[in-house]
Amino acid sequence: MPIAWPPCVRRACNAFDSPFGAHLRSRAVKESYAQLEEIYNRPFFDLIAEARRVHQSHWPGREVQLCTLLSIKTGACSEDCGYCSQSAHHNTDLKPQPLMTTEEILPHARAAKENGSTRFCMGAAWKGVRAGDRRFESVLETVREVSKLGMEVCVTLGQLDDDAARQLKEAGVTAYNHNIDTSPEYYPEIVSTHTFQDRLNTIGSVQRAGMQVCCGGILGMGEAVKDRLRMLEVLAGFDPPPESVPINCLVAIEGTPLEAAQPVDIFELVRLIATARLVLPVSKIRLSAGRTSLTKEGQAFCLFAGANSIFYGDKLLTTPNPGENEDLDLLETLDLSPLAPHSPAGVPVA
Ligand code: SAM
Ligand code: DTB
Ligand code: SF4
Repeated sequence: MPIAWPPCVRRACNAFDSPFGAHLRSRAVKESYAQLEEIYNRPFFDLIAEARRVHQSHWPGREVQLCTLLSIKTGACSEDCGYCSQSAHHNTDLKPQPLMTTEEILPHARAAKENGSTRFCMGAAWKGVRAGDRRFESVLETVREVSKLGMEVCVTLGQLDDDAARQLKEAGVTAYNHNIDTSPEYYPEIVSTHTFQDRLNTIGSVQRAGMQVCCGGILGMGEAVKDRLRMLEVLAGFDPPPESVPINCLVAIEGTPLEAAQPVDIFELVRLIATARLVLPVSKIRLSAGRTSLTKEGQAFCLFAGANSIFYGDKLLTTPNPGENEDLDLLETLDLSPLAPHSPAGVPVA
């Protein structure tokens, strides 16, 4: 599928500082994909040792960023994303909730800060937002208030245009989460109400507005390894690379088309994280949804191979996440510590 890259999403044609930026020429696409495949298929211990080496050179500390999520508008979404509990197209048990007010949201943000999160991420189950809309104005007001707390402020509201993106940036949003979720080729198998290209267009607006891009995907939706690597190829082609890359394992939800999907093999997850670390050395890699199905040892492997952030708190948007004490115990066992607010360790060594 040809991708019409918005100019600032793609790397400039002559930017060959990384083999993964070279996908604009069809021959280079094959070469860079082939290199990703070569990396992914290295002997397991060679792969994770190399990923660890690269990780330590860019992220020399032992910090893991804790981020708290809050669903500020839940369910009844017009989109048909096959994995999602919040789509109105599926028959899930989820009870829709209207947009929370600023007053309702602020205590959650304050609690997140007190508990040690340095990033507060608000998610809304919308196809997208438009400047001028009453509900969008309310989100802007919330962002203005939350940003006074001094945490990174991330929102994920669906599609944006340049105008809406600019207003979010002005209100104090530091990062916008908008995942590509899988390869361009597999995306239409998962979603029919918008396209992969729509996702890239929104990411272009986010970049032009000067917000950081948080963009990643989901493993375990029936995709092939090739789709996972194509997804990384696209992410590694962003210019600049995404500030953060969430890697979610599908939480299979009853009533969605993917309810019977098989769990992701832990070694495939670790390989993918290690490969992501090698091709996206300065991005924060967030070990995201699905951690309740991973063992402590499995998570430790992911953190060794390059993950340096987790969602913290016992709920993601609508699904469970490990408890806070469980996560703090795990970090302590591994001699890791939560990233402190405004710590230089939160910025990669170039
Ligand atoms: N509506 C917005 C959008 O689509 O970007 C924001 C919310 S959406 C829930 C954010 C991301 O959560 C999705 O792109 C997907 O990567 C992840 N996600 C949603 N449901 C999931 C599930 N059941 N398992 C794993 N990840 C999931
Ligand atoms: C992301 O990639 N994962 C987070 C965040 N970005 C918004 C959301 C995970 C949601 C998991 C399913 C749920 O809780 O509804
Ligand atoms: Fe809606 Fe986002 Fe869920 Fe898709 S992933 S159904 S756009 S909330």
